[in-house]
Amino acid sequence: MDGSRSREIEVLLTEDRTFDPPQAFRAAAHVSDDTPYVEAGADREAFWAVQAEQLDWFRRWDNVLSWEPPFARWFEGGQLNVSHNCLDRHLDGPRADATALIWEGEPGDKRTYTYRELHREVCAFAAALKRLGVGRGDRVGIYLPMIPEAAIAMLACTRIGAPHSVVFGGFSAKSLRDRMIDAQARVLITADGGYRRGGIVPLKQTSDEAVDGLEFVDHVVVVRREEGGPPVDMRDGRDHWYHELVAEGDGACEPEAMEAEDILYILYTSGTTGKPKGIVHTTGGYLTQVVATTKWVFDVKHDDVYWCTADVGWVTGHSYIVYGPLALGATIVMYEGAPDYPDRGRFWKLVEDYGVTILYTAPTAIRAFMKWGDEWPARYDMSSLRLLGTVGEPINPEAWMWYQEHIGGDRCPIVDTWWQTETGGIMITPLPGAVSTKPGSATIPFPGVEATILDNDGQEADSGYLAITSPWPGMLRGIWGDEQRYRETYWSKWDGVYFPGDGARRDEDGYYWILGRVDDVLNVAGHRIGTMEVESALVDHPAVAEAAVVGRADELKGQAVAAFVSLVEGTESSSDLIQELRQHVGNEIGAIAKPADIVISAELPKTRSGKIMRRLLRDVAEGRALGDTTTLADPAVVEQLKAKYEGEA
Ligand code: 7RM
Repeated sequence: MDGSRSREIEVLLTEDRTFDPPQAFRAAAHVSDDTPYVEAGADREAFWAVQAEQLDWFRRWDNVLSWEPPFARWFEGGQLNVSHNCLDRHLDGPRADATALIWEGEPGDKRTYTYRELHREVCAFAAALKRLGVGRGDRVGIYLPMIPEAAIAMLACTRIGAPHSVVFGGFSAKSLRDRMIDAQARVLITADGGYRRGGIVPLKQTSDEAVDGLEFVDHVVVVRREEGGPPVDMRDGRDHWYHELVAEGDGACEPEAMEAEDILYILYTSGTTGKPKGIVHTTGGYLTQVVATTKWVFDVKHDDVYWCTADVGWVTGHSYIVYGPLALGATIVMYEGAPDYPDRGRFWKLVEDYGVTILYTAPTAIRAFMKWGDEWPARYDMSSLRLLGTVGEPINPEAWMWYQEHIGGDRCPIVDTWWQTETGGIMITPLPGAVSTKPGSATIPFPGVEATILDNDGQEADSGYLAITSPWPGMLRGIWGDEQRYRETYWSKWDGVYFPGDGARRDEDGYYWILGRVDDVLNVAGHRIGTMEVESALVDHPAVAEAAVVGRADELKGQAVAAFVSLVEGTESSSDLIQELRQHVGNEIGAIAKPADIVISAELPKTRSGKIMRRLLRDVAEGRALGDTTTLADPAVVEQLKAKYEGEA
């Protein structure tokens, strides 16, 4: 176990603060006692069937679950449409003219949509996609900034049964290209640009590079972020302006009746190999879990103004910006830009301006706010807030306490929600009106979710690996095009039990404390980055002979990328080259993967059989005494590296 991990555990073992649900919150909450836990415990499938009944089905399912490990089918025989559930079904009631979406761009431009308006826009775009020849089962890439059209495009795809594959706008042309190829997407939806810290991100330009020469890409749809935006090259026959497409036709589009197990979307996420995995989610089970968790974890009611600060390029944006909250008829807030633009009070100004009642963000953001100082939130009226959430990485108790006091005014419960791209929805979390919280613990599994902690042999333990012991409705149905990898990655550690890749501890109250990844996946500022992906990007540079990438603890981002590189014969190390390598990783993957430290060394520490010893590199990167070096071919190599790292760091 590495040093930072054991320090974390020490902190957790001494954490004995407990916070009961505030009385006022509990009194009005959807769930205020343990009834759902009892019901789900008595009959898990019946419990999930009751949850599924909250959705609008065109045809009821015949069978709740069929489970042939590792393949689950939920609600088979049932037919539904996600956009119908998120939009149409609100139109005959009081929600029709209620605000569905409040959007603010980074420069301060604003747009709002009622449910009726959002429905109209989604139908018009869905019809336009159909006219372009997109039909059931066709994959559509989405590469957009955080603008309303991102949600509209996703919903339009679901309306016509075309699985979307959203790619985070910060990813590089090469990352986008790899995903378009893997998904064989026929259409890409992008924008001329988006705003970030005052600058324009030229998404269309990056898209052109990404799809260059891909003959299966028939159409590129371009949203104009605003009039007078960045100039773009529109290629005849392939490229279309979004606003021109939606203006054609009568804008009507009936929702497709999709089978419960039809694919809803593919979302790529990093794993332990160089190639990201296309996580496949289907329709009925996914929406069931996302709606059940949104309703109970965030205690969403119609008069709430709900703001999840994630990007729609991540699973959090899929489940908890778009699908869950809209299916419940809530009012969602979407913000395009950075939290420190034009100043460090931007988030709190948004909370005040729109009367946000529920805020869901990441520990890395909370730690940044803490560092920026208490005065920023103190300047704004945030009394509208009633519930706070966190997701993406373990939250340190200090950040949790700060969040509670300075953002929540010591009045709002905090829900620390553990889940993954693969789980589709929240898995371990408090229900804020029913479960007491402890700073740093995601508390207990959601009703109907069965988890435990296992060791390598599959024996239950207090501390070891988190394990999910029975299928859940939102679970991934596979990795796109790679069944073998699906079996190996998630289902081969133990028999019929899901392995999420996280270490965890369970305390005497049965509370889970998630300790972080136990594989070669880093979590940098809540973003998953595979060390192998960064290594492949580095060795792809002509000056690099070998590269080893490890994570080191970082106060703000949780982890930072540290790279150790040896150069090809005859290449000289220089600070320019280091800059170039960092930029190269940015070009290959995206800015989020750029190494914080790059150390160039004549050799990397290897065993006599030639394996790079990453464990020792982690010791170097975290400034610890080196662990056992006796298996090294040449122990002097790592000693020199350590001296060099400490000299440069
Ligand atoms: C939703 C999301 C998944 C990985 C997961 C964990 C880590 C997420 C928490 C957390 C501790 C949490 N999807 N993680 N939530 N660790 N406490 N509440 O983040 O696929 O991008 O990442 O994130 O390591 O395996 S993800």
